[in-house]
Amino acid sequence: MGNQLTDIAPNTPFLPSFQSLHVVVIGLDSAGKTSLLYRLKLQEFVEAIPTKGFNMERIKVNIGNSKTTITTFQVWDVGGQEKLRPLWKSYTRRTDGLVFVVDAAEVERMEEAKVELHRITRLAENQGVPVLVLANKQDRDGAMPATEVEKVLALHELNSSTLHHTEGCSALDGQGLQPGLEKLYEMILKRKKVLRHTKKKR
Ligand code: G3D
Repeated sequence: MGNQLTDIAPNTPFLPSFQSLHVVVIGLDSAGKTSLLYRLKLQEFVEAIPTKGFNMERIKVNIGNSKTTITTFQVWDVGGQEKLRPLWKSYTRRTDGLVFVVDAAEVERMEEAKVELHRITRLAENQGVPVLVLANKQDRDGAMPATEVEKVLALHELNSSTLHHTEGCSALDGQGLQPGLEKLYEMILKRKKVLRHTKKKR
């Protein structure tokens, strides 16, 4: 995956139905972040060059009643990236949603993933940002199902204002990706509504 903003569909009509969202995709190295992004962008499985630090892609996805939604996906490796953390902070300031990718077949790294997930969602700038956990590599033998991943990552311990959802998926065949994104979209809309409502009240 390249480091540039790439091909917004050339015929994208900039009409009122156009929406632009900024989603940050995070997870430990090798969780499958880059592969999932390629799957979304190209509708195929591509042997990915692992994320080094961060990558950014702008992709047209049809979510929410097929409205055109241009989503900027920013991909970050977490864990062992101390030098990049200050950068990550400045890039995630206007995040609409967080996608946390885990390798559901790598049970031994779940604790590490849990620590990172909770650390990131606790950051002041991420307070209340909806979280979609993608339990990736469901095609692999022994992959933990979404319900199990949700428990192991202790998602119930997230701040009560943080909407979250866990979906099993596979970058290999694309299963689970669309339903996961639909859910994220729903949560983003819900949060925007709540924020608008609180603003009006002030
Ligand atoms: P990252 O961007 O999170 O670091 P990558 O992870 O997208 O580079 O993926 C890491 C490895 O997992 C890659 O294999 C990739 O092909 C594989 N992978 C990603 N998603 C899936 C999946 O859903 N199913 C299976 N079976 N493999 C997946 P290599 O061998 O190149 O390390």
